[in-house]
Amino acid sequence: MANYRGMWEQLGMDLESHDQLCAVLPTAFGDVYLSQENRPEAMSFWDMVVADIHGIRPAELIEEQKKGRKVFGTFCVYVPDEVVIAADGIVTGLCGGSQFWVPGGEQVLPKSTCPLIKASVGARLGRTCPFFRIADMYVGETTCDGKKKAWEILGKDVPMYIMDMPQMKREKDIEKWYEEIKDFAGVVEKFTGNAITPEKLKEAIHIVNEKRRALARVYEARKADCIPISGKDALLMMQIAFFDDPVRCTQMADKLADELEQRVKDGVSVFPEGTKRILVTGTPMAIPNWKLHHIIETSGAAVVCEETCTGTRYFENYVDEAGQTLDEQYRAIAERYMGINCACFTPNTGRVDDILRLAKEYHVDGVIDVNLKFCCLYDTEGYTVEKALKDAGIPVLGIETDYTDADAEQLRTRIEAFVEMLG
Ligand code: BJ8
Repeated sequence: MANYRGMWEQLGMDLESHDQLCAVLPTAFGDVYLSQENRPEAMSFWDMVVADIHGIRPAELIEEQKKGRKVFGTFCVYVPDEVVIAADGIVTGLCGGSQFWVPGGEQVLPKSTCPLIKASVGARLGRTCPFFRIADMYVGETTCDGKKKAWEILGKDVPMYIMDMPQMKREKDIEKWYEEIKDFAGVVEKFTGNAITPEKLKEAIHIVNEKRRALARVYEARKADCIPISGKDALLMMQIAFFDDPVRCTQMADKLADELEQRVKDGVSVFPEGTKRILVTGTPMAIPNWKLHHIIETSGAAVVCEETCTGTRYFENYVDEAGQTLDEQYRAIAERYMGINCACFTPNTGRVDDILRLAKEYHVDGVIDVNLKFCCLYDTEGYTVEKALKDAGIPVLGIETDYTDADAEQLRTRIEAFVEMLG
């Protein structure tokens, strides 16, 4: 393993605290991931990335910055990567998924803020995440109230641009989102010093569509009766997709999909026959939040699909590649992104439709609706989601949790009882 200490020092990181973070990750990863049997061989790529998660990719980003490229840190799947890539910029996800960062966030945010936001702010202010140090500009959005206020705090520390999200999906809202994307493109052009041309945007749209197609192939294989990959492994691939170079991400996901498709043909499953199939829906799971998947998959069930932003919401639907002018292309981007169904919209009936559709496509036995503590949006929408599932005769379990292990045993008891009830 290379030594990245000098790099972290140059990034102005708090090395002592960072050492504490690095000390816990390998054990956590070993317990959750390496204890699994018969994992797809292609997962070795993601194991390698995790082993050096604060080294390999950050070093690559710094190399690209030396060539003059800019890195944009994002927190939401509504921010269109295509626009950044078209200006030769690089996108990296920044959402925090570790309890390690939460206390730092609580120093400036109310405790009753969702852990994803607290961890993200804590990672920046505590100087213990290289990605937060490297990003030249942060791109926020007006999705939930907690994030909106957190941007004001982060914006004092780093250049921050905020995209104004519509709250509804009427024609005029899509038009507004198209205008917002055009404004964002102007900011990106200015910040990178590179003009976005129709040719460059066409290429960027294709790159991101290809990534979506490859991720979707992995998910497609999970629909099979024999389950070729654990939910934990699929989640890991998705989490790292937010950080990786998009072209490499496509190659690796395609390689994994090849192996999974072969496994399906050969009837190779990572779970015993008859294992109950679970769809997880709700709030995103940023790396290294593997808590719920681990509990489910060590309680006699398998996660076969995630209707989350670290799941299907990230890759479903493509940007139409037919547009020839920037105007047509920005419109196509606006249309595709407005097809994502996040609880920050009202009404959000599309999400219920998605969940019912996915439950069928992935032949699930039950749904677990997970909410990150203090996420009012998904918590409230849980009522509608759970009612729709019950009406459709699909068993559902609602869960609220955070990044700590304090409730792990209680969750295990509830999930085991749910799985048993599935028959
Ligand atoms: S499109 S889910 S990535 S906003 S969990 S921070 S909503 S209080 S992350 Fe999200 Fe975009 Fe929506 Fe997806 Fe707020 Fe809720 Fe926390 Fe959340």
